[in-house]
Amino acid sequence: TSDSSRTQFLPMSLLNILQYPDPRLRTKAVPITLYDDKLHQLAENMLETMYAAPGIGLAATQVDVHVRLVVVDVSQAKNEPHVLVNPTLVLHGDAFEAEEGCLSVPGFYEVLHRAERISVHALTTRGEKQVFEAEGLLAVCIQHECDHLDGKLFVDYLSGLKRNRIRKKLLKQQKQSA
Ligand code: GNR
Ligand code: NI
Repeated sequence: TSDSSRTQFLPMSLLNILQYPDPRLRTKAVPITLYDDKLHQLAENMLETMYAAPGIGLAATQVDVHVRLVVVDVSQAKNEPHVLVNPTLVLHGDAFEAEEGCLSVPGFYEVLHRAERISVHALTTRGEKQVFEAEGLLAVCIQHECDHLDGKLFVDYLSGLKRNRIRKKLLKQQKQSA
């Protein structure tokens, strides 16, 4: 399996996750055109970083790599990873209310509206096409990750007042831990 090949032969590395309001989180990621081992290794390191955080998704943007790659795993057992290269979404269904958090906005959670169901079109790290339907938390998480690739964060859906309050609290925490 891909799981044993990565643990047997390649060292893992945990990647540093950028925190809001770091301006690098606003970078628009570029499409991936090269399906090499370096891309595969980046995806593996992002999965490891996501599981360690712990989180249910991670976009390359969050680890300061500005290419269109996201990883997601919403399963309880943490054994259903999705690796999406150049993802595009078709939104379906009604607005769905879910509480969202973000590894780049630690400690803050807010209820947002997202599409309840989506069709996901993406490639694998080997450049093969993948198309699947997602709903509920998986759909919410994939929408959240695709926003990161366009430099968008969940706090952008909040009022300016709430966003500013979060920004100030995080800046203060970052200064204290620096
Ligand atoms: O770990 C995460 N949890 C989460 C919960 C609800 C909606 C979206 C998410 S994604 C987040 C990880 C993260 O920041 N991904 O970009
Ligand atoms: Ni996030």
